[in-house]
Amino acid sequence: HETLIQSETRGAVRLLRLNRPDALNAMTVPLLVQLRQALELAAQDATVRCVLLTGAGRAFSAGQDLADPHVAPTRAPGAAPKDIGHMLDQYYIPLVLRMRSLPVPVVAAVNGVAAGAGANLALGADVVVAAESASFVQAFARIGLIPDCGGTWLLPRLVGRAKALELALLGDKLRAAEALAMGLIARVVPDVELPDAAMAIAQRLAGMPTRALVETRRAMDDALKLDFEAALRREATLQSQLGFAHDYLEGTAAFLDKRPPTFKDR
Ligand code: T3D
Repeated sequence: HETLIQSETRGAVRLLRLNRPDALNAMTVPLLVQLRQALELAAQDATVRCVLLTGAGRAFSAGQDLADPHVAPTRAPGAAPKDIGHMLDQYYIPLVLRMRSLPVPVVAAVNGVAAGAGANLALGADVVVAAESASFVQAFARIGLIPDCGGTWLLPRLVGRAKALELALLGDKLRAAEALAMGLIARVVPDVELPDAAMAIAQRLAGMPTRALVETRRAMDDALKLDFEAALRREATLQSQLGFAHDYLEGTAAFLDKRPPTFKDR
C-alpha cells in the first residue's frame, strides 16, 4: 500500500514524516491509520527514545482531507448525513491519545502550514519547533466545526482564553513568530535550519532520562486538574518512583564523577 507515513531511524530518534505532499498532507483514513501504527511501533521499540514528527513538502498538514468520502458531506439530495464524530472516535482520538501517552518524548517540526487537526496534532507534541514560514490555522469554525484533536483543551492552556478564542473563532493564519510570541510553540528557526535543529533537539532528548521526561509530561498534564497541594504530593509520589530507578542513580553518579551519563530507563 501507499506509504503515507515515512519512517526513518537515526540513532535513537524515530523520524515520522506525513507523506501526502501533493495534498498538503491532508489526513485521510489510511494516513491516520498508518500514523497510529507508526507511533505504536515506536512505542514498542525499546531502542527508540524520541519521536520526531514532520511533514513532507511545503505543509505540515492541512488537517482532515475535506474531499475524503468518509467525512465530506454528501451533496446529493436525500443522502444521509455522515457522523464525523464517528471519525473522531475511530481514528483521531486513538491517534492523539497514543501520541500524548507515548513512552518517549515527541517533537513536532512544523515545516509549513498546520491547519485544523494538523495544527492540533502538532500542538499536542511535547516540544514544537517551527520553520519561520510555518503557520497555524484553527480552520474549524470556517467550515462550521469546533476545534478538535484536543484544541479546546490545549489552546486555552497554552495561550489563555482570550487568544484561544480569537484563534478558534476567527480561524486566521497565525505566523510562526506570532505563535512563538504568544507561547503556543517553543521555538522558531530559519526554514533551511528546521530539519537539523529539530533533529538536534530530538537527539538531545533521546540521550536524556526518558522515563523522567515522560513522567514530567504526565505530571504537568495531571497537575492541571489538581490543586497545589495535591500537585506537590503527586510530584512526591512520582519522584519516589524515579528515585528507585536506574537513571537517577546513573545521573547522580555521573554528575559526581564528572562524566557523561548513560541513561537506559524507558
Ligand atoms: O471532518 C472530520 O472528520 C472531523 C475532523 C475535523 C478535523 C479537521 O481538521 S477540520 C479542518 C480541515 N482543514 C481545513 O479546513 C483547512 C483547509 N485548507 C486551508 O484552509 C488552506 O488550504 C491552508 C491554510 C491549509 C493552506 O492554504 P494555501 O493557500 O497555502 O494552499 P491552498 O491553495 O489553499 O491549498 C492547496 C491545495 O490543497 C488546494 O487544492 P488545489 O486547488 O491545488 O487542487 C486545496 O484545495 C487543497 N487542500 C488544502 N487543504 C485541504 C485540501 N484538500 C482537502 N482537504 C484539505 N483539508
